Amino acid sequence: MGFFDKLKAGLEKTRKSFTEKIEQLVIGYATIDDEFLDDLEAVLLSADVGVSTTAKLMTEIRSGIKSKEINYPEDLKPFLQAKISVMLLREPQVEQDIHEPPVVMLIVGVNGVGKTTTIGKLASYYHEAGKKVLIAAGDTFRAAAIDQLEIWGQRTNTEVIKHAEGSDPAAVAFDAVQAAKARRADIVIIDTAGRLHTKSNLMEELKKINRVIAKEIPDAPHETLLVLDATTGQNAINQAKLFGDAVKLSGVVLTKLDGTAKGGVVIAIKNELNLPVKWVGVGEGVNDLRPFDPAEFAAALFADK
Ligand SMILES: Nc1nc2c(ncn2[C@@H]2O[C@H](COP(=O)(O)OP(=O)(O)O)[C@@H](O)[C@H]2O)c(=O)[nH]1
Ligand SMILES: [Mg+2]
Repeated sequence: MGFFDKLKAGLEKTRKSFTEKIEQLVIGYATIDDEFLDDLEAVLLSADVGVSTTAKLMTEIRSGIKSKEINYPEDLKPFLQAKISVMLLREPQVEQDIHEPPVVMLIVGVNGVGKTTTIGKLASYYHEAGKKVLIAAGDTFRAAAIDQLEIWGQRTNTEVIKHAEGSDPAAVAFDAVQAAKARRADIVIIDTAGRLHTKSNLMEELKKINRVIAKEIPDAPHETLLVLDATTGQNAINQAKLFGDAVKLSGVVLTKLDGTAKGGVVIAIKNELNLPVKWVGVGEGVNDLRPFDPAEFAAALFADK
């Protein structure tokens, strides 16, 4: 299966809770009236696109009705697909290539969202793009987390920078940046711990990692990617706010888009947080990560079965 097919298959439940409800609504009404619009609003709210995004879409729909872009209920689906594609469009972003290598990428997020797996996939992605990559085992909290990253290192032929379990993650980050400079690596990707029950410690730890990295390379980390698990829906939005308070996030990796009914959260992340979704994950395999393509996503969301 190609990536688009996987994305499409993965979004099937989201599509059911979203587009199919809209279709049913459209069938149930001959004309657009207030009751139709109320029902439509309820569908949008139930699809994890978020409260303020729903309000924005409803405003667009009302002006679409006024301007006669929408005349009948069946005009709604193509109208929404177009509006959602536009909403998801990313602003032009700072490209990796404009930085002097090594580009430093810090990967943050709560436990279990898919940070370590994403790092393995990113290493493979950049490797295939001809880049020299290093990965660093900054989650020193459990030995298993270090082992897990090592396995990804072996799988993707990537050198892993690691210290012993329980050591200072900032020291790992320091070594990783040093090694990246010494080995003339293009990209160094640093894993972090995500245990939230020691919330303030985690945030202090991340700040310290940032300070140590910036001492070595003043404009680094060049990317701080927050990994969010799509299956958590609106909870992902709360996590983004939490991490955004502690570190300067540059974008989101949205994992587990395979098989969730909450894929609408992509729209909420972009709209309510103004954070670009940069990568999407649709499985556990090494090739199951791709740069986020808004048009592709909207097409998969609205695809006919
Ligand atoms: N289905 C699916 N599972 C994923 C995806 N990304 C990660 N996982 C799984 O989620 C679990 C937690 O991943 P891990 O990388 O250890 O998360 P971390 O604690 O944030 O480092 C593992 O079982 C991964 O295989 C994805 O895109 N789709
Ligand atoms: Mg991990």
